[in-house]
Amino acid sequence: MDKLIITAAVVGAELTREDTPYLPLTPEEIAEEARRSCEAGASVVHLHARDPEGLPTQDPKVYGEIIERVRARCDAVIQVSTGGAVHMSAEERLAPVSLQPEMASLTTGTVNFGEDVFSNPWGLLVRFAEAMKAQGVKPELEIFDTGMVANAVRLETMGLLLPPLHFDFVLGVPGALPAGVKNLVHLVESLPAGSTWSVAGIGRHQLPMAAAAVILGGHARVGLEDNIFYRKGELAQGNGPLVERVVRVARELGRPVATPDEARALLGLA
Ligand code: KMH
Ligand code: ZN
Repeated sequence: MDKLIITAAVVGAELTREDTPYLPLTPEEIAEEARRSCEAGASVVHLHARDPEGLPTQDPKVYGEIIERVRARCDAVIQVSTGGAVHMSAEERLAPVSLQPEMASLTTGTVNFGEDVFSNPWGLLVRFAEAMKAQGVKPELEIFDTGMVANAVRLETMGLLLPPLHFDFVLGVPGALPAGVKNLVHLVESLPAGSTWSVAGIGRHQLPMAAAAVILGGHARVGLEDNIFYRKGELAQGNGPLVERVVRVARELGRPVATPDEARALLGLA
């Protein structure tokens, strides 16, 4: 089995300090959380940006400030979000790809996202995939529902996505595919040969899905973006403890954890 790549999704676009006081908001705070996550064993950081009021922004200037601070602290693979926040335009969402990070997320379909609709029509997928290919940015294909895998394969058939593809199954979002081992295995079995995959369980599903990934030979995404609780009724005191716990689970199950450079090799990054 490949070594385990742990991705830390440290802030996301939706949470506020009312949800948890441990949420990083400024570039400095986000970079510090990325450092703690890398120290704990994460080899990829999935980044969102916030404006001075703490609201989500896709401003490349803010992402640039965050990335500069993260790079000064750890060698993790930097992955920016093109999901941004549901109310944002395609233009806004795509903007941080211009910074040519190693990776960027690309959600390959529209899905109900709680009370909202996370809109990713076909034209947006083509535009985003073209832009990432042109900028040499490797997409992480965010899969919230099974049809999104087929959309990704169609983009690859068109030459807009280059194999091997890397997928992240986001399971347990209210309105999208429920988390569970059966759904996870179904998604894994639907992937093109040679693909790599990670799973991001939402809320209470984060730990069990990460443990399933450890056993199945996939990779795991943890962090405050997807889950603010360490256990029922107890807030996680930042991203570090969530990463440390998956490292312990992997160790107990005999699955070594990848370094950032080992993650780069596994993901086909230069
Ligand atoms: N914030 C969600 C609407 C991604 O980063 O690409 C989309 C999201 C996925 O967070
Ligand atoms: Zn995200």
